[in-house]
This record gives sequence, structure tokens and C-alpha cells, in this order.
Amino acid sequence: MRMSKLLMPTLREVPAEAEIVSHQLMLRAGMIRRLAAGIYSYLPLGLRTLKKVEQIVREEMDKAGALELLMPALLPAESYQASGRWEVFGDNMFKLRDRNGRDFCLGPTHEELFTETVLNEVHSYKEYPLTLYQIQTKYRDEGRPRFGLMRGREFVMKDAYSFDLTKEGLDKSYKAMYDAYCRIFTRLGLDYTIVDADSGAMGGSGSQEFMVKSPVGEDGIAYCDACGYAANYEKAECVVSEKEFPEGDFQLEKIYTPNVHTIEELTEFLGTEPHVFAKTIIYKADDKYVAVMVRGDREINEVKLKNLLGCTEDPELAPPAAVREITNAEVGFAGPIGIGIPVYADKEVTFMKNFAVGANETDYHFKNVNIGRDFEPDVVADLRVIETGDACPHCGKPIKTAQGIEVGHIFKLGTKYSDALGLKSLDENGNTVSVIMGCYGIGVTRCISAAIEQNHDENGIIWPYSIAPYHVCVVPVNHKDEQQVSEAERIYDELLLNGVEVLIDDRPERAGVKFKDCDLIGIPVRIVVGKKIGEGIVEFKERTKSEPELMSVEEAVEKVISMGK
Ligand code: 9G3
Repeated sequence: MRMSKLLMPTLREVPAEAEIVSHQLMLRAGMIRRLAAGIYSYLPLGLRTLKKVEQIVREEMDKAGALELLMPALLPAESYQASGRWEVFGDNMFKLRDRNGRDFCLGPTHEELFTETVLNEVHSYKEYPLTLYQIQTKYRDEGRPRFGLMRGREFVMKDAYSFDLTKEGLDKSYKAMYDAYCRIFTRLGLDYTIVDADSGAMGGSGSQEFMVKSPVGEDGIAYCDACGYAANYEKAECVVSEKEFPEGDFQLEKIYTPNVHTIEELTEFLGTEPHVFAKTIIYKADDKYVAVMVRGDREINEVKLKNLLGCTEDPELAPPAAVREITNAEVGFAGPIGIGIPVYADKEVTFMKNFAVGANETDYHFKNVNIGRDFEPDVVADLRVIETGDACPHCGKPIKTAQGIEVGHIFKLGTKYSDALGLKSLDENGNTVSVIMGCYGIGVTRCISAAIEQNHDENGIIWPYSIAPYHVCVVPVNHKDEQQVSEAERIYDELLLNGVEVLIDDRPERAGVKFKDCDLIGIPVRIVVGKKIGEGIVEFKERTKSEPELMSVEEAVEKVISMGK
């Protein structure tokens, strides 16, 4: 491709709207352009990389025995009403009406559609197991679209769905997808970690996320280098860590703590440390209130709370009016003693002694509180957020935490959707069974952002060879030098003839501008045709290396051709 003919509007300046490197570089490299919040156009370089990512996903899914379909993105409401999800996803779902006033949506995910397809088209147990997939544009009206393609409102997802008649079958289908994902992310050049994850609204018996470690990742990961344990922080099991508490048999004591609302103020006032205080936070879960307790130095894990309570809506902090109603005190003085609503305590609270809690009276706390004598929690469970340095739940070594970009998420769904849509089958013994499903997602456009987050430097993108928009750029240093230009053209033709994806920078620009653009757009190899071409010598500069190599034209051409093999 001639760069004089390529639409590649590179930018010198970083666009203000872009907060993270991958977003900045995709705009500066002329790969994408923003149309509206979370909605992007793909210019030639961006589209070439997108298609390469899609092709790698497609090849590995096909190799794993999955069958590719393509579902509509414009879906009638009925598709989601049978599963009850037409209401559940609220504002996140793009809804519209056709000319006859019928309800439609732009598809955010397709469990129902794939289940319906199998329901309508598969009629014998001999046709199972079946894994179907698509690579398709999804629509989700995210409240906070940001970070470019990382969290868009229109994005490309590979979504796959497996259908089995036995649990063992699901395990096999799930493993086949798990292995295919490992091959995909390896081929994409992503350094990824697989973590146990919460299944959230999807239900089912468990899920795993494929995470690319990055400080801009929205998910927290807890992992152990010693034994390989890794989990999304939402799910990571917490081990009780013992702390020092005042020893002795003290009487419960109510103390006047005027204007003491925060932990810091209370520990200051009592002259103790945060862990000698137990927080009591009141949550509204669906339509009931619960008091949740964790040690003062810990945070409540609301995903664990939601799963424990089994509520459909996310638990929310009770509004101040409700807190006053329940505790007869201002916010900040809630405690378990005599609170009158169920008390859910994190396991660590049961190891506390002579500790402080709110007294359910404005400006008062209790000290020297002891479980058993002064109150009994209704439920004790793992309800806290894991922290760096906590003991690994598997081997006890210190846990590490990191941020991660979720590029894949695989679920053992079970029969939630097949039951909702009546997908059953006779098995080989003639018994009627519910079809057991798995679902498997890859954020295809998000993988592009993740690849750049993991592969860039101060000069721009450093593409993994497999998804680079082009593999080599031939650059004549002086566009006025007849020999340099004709030799560069000859190399360009030779590479084209050998099927290499090659650019020639034939623009009438200074060499420095050409080198900067070539680095910015992340082309893996640059062949520089300069003064030494008189001796048949060119510079072979790999984007991952700081210094160019000098070599003959023939060697350079051979080297590039061999890289593509
Ligand atoms: C919606 C909207 C947003 C959503 C969903 C549905 C997330 C939704 C979860 C999944 C689960 C799996 C198939 C591929 C793998 C992931 N956000 N999820 O279901 F209607 Cl508006 O998408 N889907």
C-alpha cells in the first residue's frame, strides 16, 4: 500500500477526550474516530487490525469445533421477554419502535436467540453436543462509556453458546472453549491471566475471566504467585487474619462520642486502632433492610453480599431516612446491639474481642463489646473485600492484587435459558432432559485496546506481528534522490510479489516525519533506504529494538518474508 494513497490522518497532539494510552494512540494513529460517546468509526488502519483479531478468533473457534452463525442485531422484544430480560437490563438496553409501534432492541447479548435457534432447528439427541458462535456488533447503553474501545456503547463481541445433554458434556464443551481462548489470547500477543469470577446475573455454576493485567483495567484481580490462585476481587475468598484485641473481661460500656462519625474520628477519640471497631452498614436488598458488619479496617464486598442474600437488584446503602428510622440515630452510629433487622457479619468479626460498635443512639458508641454476651449475628460469612497481603485461600502465601482488563468471560450457564425457553431433548434412553448450556464471550474490539495498553512506548504502538495493520514499511530517506526512490520501489514490489503486507512511504515528507509516523502506527519492521543503498545496504529496524541492523537488500527481503511464515 502506498502511504501517499492511504487515508491515515495521524495526529501530533493527544486529543483531550482520551484519558488512557490506547485511546490516545488509536486516535493519533488515525485508526478510529469518535462519532458519539462510546461510538467509533474505524479508518483503514483500525479496520485492518480489527479484521485480523476477528480472523484469529474465528480460526480458533472453528478449530475447537464451534459453528459460526450470524444473528440479527435488531431484535424483537419478544426474544427477551420469555427470559424476563426485557425488563431486567433497563436503561442499558437500546430500545426502539418500528413503524407499526412494535418494540425492538439492538442486541446486547444473544443467549435467548441462540437458545431459540436450537429449539427450532435441533430435534434429535444425536445432534448434541453443539457449540454455536457469532462475531457481531453488540449494543449496550453504558452509563459511562470511556477509554475508547475499552468500554463502548457499540462494540464487537464474539459470543458463543454450547448445548449439551449432560453435565459431563458441558464440562467438555467448556474446556474446549477454555483451551481455544488460551490459543486466541496467545496468538493476539496478550499477556493474560485466567481468574475465577462471579457469574453475576448470568447465574449458573461458575465462570472464569480472561484478564489482561493493566493499571487501566476496571476489574480488580487477587492472585498468588506461589500457587497460581487467581480470582476477580469480587469473588476472591478471604481468610481470617488475626489481630490483637484488648484482653480481659470488661463490662459493656456506652460512651458519649459527640460528632464522631468516621472510623478515623472514633479511633482518635477512643485511642484505639481501626480493627478494634466493627462497622455496621445498613443495606437495602430488594425490599428488605439488613445490617452488615466488617472489621473497621476492612471493606464490605457487595458482590459477595448480593450472592449471599440472593437478591435480584444490587444491594444499595440504605438512605439516611431509613437508617434513622431503623437505628433511631443519625447515620454513623449504627450497631448490632438491639438493631431489630438481620445482622450479617463477616467471619473476622467473630474473632474480635472487647471491640467498639455504634450504639444506635446519636453521638453514642459501645465499647468492650463481645459476641455471644452482647449480640449474636444472624449470619456469619465471607463478606469482605480481599486486600494485598491477605493470606492466599489456597496456600496461605501473601496475596497480590492488580487491575485487569476483562477480554474474555466464560460461563457454565446450566439450564437457566433452556428452561426459560423450553429447550429440552430426549436423551439416548428416551428420557426428557433440559439442555445444559455454557456461554462464552470475547471483547474483540476491547482486545485491540488491551493489546496497545500492553504494547506501546513513548513513540507509539508496538503491534504484535499477528495483528499489525501492515508488517513492514519501506522508507526512502530522501524522496528527491532518484536511486533511493527507485531502490525502495524495487524492494516494495519484491515484497508485494511475495505476499508481504507492505507499506511504502512515498510521501514527499522529511525522513524524520516518516520515521515518526511509522513508529506511531506501530509497524513491526521498517526498511530504510538511504545513502548506503549505493553499496546495496539498507537499515533493517525492528519496532521492538532500539537500534537498526545494516544488511543487504536481499537479506532484508528474505528476513521480512521469513517473518511472515
Ligand atoms: C443486556 C445488557 C447488558 C448486558 C447483558 C444483557 C452483560 C448481559 C452478561 C453477558 C453474559 C454473556 C454471552 C457471551 C458471554 C457473556 N451486560 N451481560 O447479559 F441486555 Cl443491556 O453478556 N453473554
